[in-house]
Amino acid sequence: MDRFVIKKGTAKTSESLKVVSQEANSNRNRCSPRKRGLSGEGGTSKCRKTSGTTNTKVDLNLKWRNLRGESFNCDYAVLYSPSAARTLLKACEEELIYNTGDLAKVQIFGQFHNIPRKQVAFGDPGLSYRFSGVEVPARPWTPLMEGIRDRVQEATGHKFNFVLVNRYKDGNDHMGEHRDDEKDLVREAPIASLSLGQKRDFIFKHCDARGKSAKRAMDPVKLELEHGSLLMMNYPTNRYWYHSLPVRKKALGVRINMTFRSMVTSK
Ligand SMILES: O=C(O)CCC(=O)C(=O)O
Repeated sequence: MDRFVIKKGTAKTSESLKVVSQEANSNRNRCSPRKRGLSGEGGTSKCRKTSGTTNTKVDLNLKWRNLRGESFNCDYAVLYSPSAARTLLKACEEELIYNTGDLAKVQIFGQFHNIPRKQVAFGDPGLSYRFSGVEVPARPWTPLMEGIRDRVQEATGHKFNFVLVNRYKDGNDHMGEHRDDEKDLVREAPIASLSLGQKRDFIFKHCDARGKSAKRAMDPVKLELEHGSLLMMNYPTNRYWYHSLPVRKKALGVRINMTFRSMVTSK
């Protein structure tokens, strides 16, 4: 497997997680060819048709790999070629302005700490995301973020009304173990995670297999998220598996990650 690296662990259960299918060019609801947009690969769809949390899926000629295990269901594909991803990363570096002050903190055991990375969110009017004791409001979609969102929607057939952007300046910046299971998220909707820049390890741990008081021996699932890749975390992965982006001292480059989400709206 050249693009989807699963690092093996040692627990006896490791063989229970495997890539069970490789889907090439599998697309329902195919649309007619459309104008190429940002970076030659994004842009606004001419056939965008949405309802609820589903979106028309477009044939982008992607090779999806599905990884399945106990309560674990993820899909992975390279969404942007290296050069298109480089162009996007550059545009993000030029345009994105990250949150500061209280919006750049999290609350852990009642204490506020600066997050070890930079963060900003975009989304539909009025949306905000509450997690780790903070509330991050969505800024209005910009043409750059809309172009990326539309491509993610077309590639996945899902509609997303919010994106959390995290910027890791190098391998010292990181994200701790957590689940994205907040009530504000539509319960069974997937989360689409786009990675640009420095390749980093991404680690899943089952909730029963964490820490010293773990109830079971289960290997973590370790993925390498590559420049331009899209990881779909499908239901119920986020109910049972924690994920993290650990420190990697040898990772020198900038990485930007965007997690596209479906937030509950009052309508
Ligand atoms: O940067 C990453 O890949 C992790 C992002 C993440 O876990 C999150 O936004 O919840």
